[in-house]
Amino acid sequence: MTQKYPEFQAADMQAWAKAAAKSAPNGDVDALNWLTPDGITVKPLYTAEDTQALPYTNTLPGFEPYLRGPQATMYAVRPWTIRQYAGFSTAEESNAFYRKALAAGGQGVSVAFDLATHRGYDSDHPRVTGDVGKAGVAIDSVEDMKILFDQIPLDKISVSMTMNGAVLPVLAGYVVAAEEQGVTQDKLSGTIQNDILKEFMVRNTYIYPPEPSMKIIGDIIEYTAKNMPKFNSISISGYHMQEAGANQALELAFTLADGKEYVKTAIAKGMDVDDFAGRLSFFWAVGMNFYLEVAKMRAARLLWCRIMKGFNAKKPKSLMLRTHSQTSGWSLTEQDPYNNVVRTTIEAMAAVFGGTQSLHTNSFDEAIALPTEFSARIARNTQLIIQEETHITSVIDPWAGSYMMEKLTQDMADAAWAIIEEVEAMGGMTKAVDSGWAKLKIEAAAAQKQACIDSGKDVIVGVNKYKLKTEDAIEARDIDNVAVRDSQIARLNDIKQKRDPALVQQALAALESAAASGTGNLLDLTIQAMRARATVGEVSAAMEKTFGRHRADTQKVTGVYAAAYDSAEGWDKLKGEIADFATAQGRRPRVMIAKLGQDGHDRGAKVVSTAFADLGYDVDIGPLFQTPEECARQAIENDVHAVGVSTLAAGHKTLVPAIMAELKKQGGDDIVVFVGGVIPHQDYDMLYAAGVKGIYGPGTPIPVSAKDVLEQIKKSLPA
Ligand code: MLC
Ligand code: 5AD
Repeated sequence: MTQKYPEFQAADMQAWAKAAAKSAPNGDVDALNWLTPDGITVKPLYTAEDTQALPYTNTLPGFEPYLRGPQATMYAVRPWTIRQYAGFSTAEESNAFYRKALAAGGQGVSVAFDLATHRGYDSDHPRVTGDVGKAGVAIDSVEDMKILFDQIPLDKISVSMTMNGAVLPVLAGYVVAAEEQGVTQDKLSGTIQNDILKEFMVRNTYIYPPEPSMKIIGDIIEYTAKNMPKFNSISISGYHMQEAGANQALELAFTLADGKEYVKTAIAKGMDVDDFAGRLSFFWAVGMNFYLEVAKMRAARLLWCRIMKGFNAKKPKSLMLRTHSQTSGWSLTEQDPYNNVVRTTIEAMAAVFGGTQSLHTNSFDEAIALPTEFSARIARNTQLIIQEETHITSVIDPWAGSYMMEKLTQDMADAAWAIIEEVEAMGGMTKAVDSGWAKLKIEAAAAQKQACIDSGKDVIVGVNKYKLKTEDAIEARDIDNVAVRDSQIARLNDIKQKRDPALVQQALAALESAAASGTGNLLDLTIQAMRARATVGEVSAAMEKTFGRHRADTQKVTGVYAAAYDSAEGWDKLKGEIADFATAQGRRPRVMIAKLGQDGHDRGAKVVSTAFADLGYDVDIGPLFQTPEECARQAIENDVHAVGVSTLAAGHKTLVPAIMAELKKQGGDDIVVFVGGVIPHQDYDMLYAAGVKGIYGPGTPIPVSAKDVLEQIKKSLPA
């Protein structure tokens, strides 16, 4: 290398190694390497040597393999869309929230639906009493959709809808609401999540089994390619995989492998790849692993371009990966919650350096409740500040050329590619999901991560280090789901009175027979049914007659938590106490970990089950979506000592008193009930008053809750 300044020494790696050894622990420079959960070794120093052999370092944005971004000018011309995911309570309330957010700097709309809607139930269905309006907005029909988008011009504002289960009635409802707003289908821009494979793995808001679910996706891709050219037909999501515990390479690999599966599905319908591939989009989680996240997003574009070449795609738009990103909800803490503003800022910077097209930044009250106006404002402003104050947007892909980032991008691509090949060898992602393999891989990663946190190996400020003595209360949004449900039921009854019943019946019958025969486009037929004022629940039920409802089996991993939790002292003592209990009682303490209502977030339930089992508990995992009555019956039949309700979707105020009442009614009031998950402190008193014996919020080390439950069980035994 020529030296412009001959007066300075030339770089000498050997000399560096010697100097570094002087300060490295025990003189071992290799000990400074960081082995990531993905199995990638990150070194303390990168040099030109690391990039010399890489196949892709000198590429340009807007050109294949699109590693540096899908657009030639990227943020220099148009920054990413500030698209904050939101929705709660009624369509009226959510609409007011969106309009305020748009006026204050939001640039796109992103709808969060409640879990009743996700799972294809109208608000009056008995299975959803705890869920209506809670984790998102309640939508039962076109009338709700029209209110949701009132005064939001759907030909100008792009709308994302996170919907996978009830994807047909929701997308159809939006199309009809737009139509009645005077906006034709060809003008609609936005995205429907429509990514069912990851639902079977992690998010759990499926309705039908995999095969008919894939048929629905094929129909949506076909219909939108023909009629809605500006609308992204799918948002292939890794986000939820990382939230459920996956490391970056796993998230990347499984998501791209899901993408391949959707491409194959559409091609199998007879479509030309270039007719639809330009409207496939992606969605990443961006967590605290800063370098790896940037590398992941760059690697993703490289790999997708390779994959699409494999499908013989020709158009540039088919080859470029465009993505939404969201900062990680899981990385945020209930403890010292203003720290979350800082975490989110760091994660947002990684998403931006990774070249995202659209971004959601989480609110700091994430681990407590849905965002308030205040927390939502800070979250939005985090992005506005990056866009408008920092000049970060002036330079395209600024990490390019960094020895470290280029090497890490390639390492990440290689790690993910190896997993993709493993999936291919199994016959593709549908098979890998069906067999339960993919889900278990993610759950094992989650259990390992939790053990690293509980044992203090991984630091979380304010949770397992630098803890506050007392936490200040913060304001939390509360939703009166009973009132929302009542108003939804009133509107449902009104619609049912005013509509033409013959027309509705005819449209539903057409849908039902198309589902049975496999002919006709299901989205086309659903649009007709929604136009006639069929409800989300009716449309879903019409197809359920043929397709059935999917039931997942509940496997759990074993040994993973114990293996990673190696601060043995307290662990062995607790194991001993549990063993003593078993000796004294003639059986091990038995707990049932339950999920009630439509809340499908089961990371916590799975991790707790694994860890409790590793400690010596007998653990039953209840199926997802139980009613309190079903849960009580199972608990009593299995003669458990305790039921642990895992709740992350805010249904606890309705569902926990209901399970207590059912246990009592069915003769199981000796069973100890404890609750874990996202529960605002303001609700603790009412839960204790209802008879709950323990509440374990986010950040509770599992050995602590496991010990507490044991003590409560002992107390509950007859003397
Ligand atoms: C952009 N454009 C440019 C440009 N930058 N043109 C010239 N020069 C530049 N520098 C053009 C684009 O080509 C495009 O036009 C238009 O501007 C808009 O830009 P975009 O980059 O496509 O952005 P956007 O419209 O926001 O779309 C982003 C997206 C989309 C493709 C990723 O799919 C999207 O918005 N996804 C959001 C998904 C989401 O919010 N999900 C929430 C999940 S929450 P054209 O004509 O080319 O289109 C969740 C949580 C849970 O899941 O579990 O509940
Ligand atoms: N409003 C705002 N954000 C939401 N999230 C989920 N539901 C909502 C909602 N109704 C966010 C949270 C969560 C992630 C999946 O999406 O950050 O962790």
